[in-house]
Amino acid sequence: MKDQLAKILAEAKAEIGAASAAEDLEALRVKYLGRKGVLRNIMAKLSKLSPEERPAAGQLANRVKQDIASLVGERLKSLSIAPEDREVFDATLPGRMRPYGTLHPITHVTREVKRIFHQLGFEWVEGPEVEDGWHNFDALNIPPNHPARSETDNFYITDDLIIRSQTSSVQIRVMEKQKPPIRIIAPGRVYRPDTVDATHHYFFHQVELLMVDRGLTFVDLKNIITLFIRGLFGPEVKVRMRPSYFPFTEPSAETDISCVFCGGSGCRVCKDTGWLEMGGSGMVDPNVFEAVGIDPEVYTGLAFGFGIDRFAMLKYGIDDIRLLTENDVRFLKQF
Ligand code: 2NM
Repeated sequence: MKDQLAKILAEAKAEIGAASAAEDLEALRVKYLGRKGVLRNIMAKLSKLSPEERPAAGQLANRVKQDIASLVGERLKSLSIAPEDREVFDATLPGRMRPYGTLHPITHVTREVKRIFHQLGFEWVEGPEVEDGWHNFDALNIPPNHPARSETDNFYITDDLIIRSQTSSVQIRVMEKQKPPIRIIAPGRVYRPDTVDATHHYFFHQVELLMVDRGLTFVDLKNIITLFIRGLFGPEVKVRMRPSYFPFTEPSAETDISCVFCGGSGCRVCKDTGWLEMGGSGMVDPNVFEAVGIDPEVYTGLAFGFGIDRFAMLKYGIDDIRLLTENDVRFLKQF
């Protein structure tokens, strides 16, 4: 009976689909659903089935009946629409465009940075963008009246809350919780009230690295930076360190890389110096270790902070940092 019902439904479907006038549909309705119709005929046979088979067969028959009724109804509805308004499938029309999004260049570079450091055994960590004075300043050996804390260099929310000006606060949070050895990178957005121009913005992205262990030296710092920079820009790039000062590192260094455009011979991008400034680095100051409860007599640490926007601009040849935040799809689509 199941097969019979399926066959009836298939036939009905075909006939209803082929019907092109309301009268034809009415005739089909009578043929299948009428008092002497095909389905009545089947229903009458239900009584001959065993009591076990009957309920399922009855249900199926009812469903077929409903299906046919709605097929007739729908066909009738579609016939009442003028032929020129009926939806037709035109295989010659061009397909519908699906506008796919693309990853932002900052996202590309951040992923690449994470990948390189993952291979070197570093974990990446995140922390809050709203920070307190302790994590953004005090623990980093930046005392209360230090110029780095001034209101003109930071976005203060309250006297003791700012949106972070560096991701070093994330490193502090990790050192407070975790005993050495520590190998982490903290990529993320930072905020400073700079006037916006082609190379400055009031928010940008940093990746800071922190490694704490026994016996780490400045040589390890330069090696890690070199491995990283070569992973990002290729094996020919050279790294140079110049003496500098940061409250949270001692000794401290400015880090330059040989120009990725001219290879060091001098060009417009490196302003004929052959070098590009990458950011700061150094050996973690003992005062920072004291602040987070790590013994500076046992452990040494190395750290750096580089700009991800800068990496993206160099990698993709972007000459204006503002392009990274304007979200013009004509720009973004290129990555
Ligand atoms: C930089 C430059 C040099 C740095 C230091 C630390 C910490 F928490 F270990 F003290 N984190 N990041 C650091 C060192 C950051 O940014 C220009």
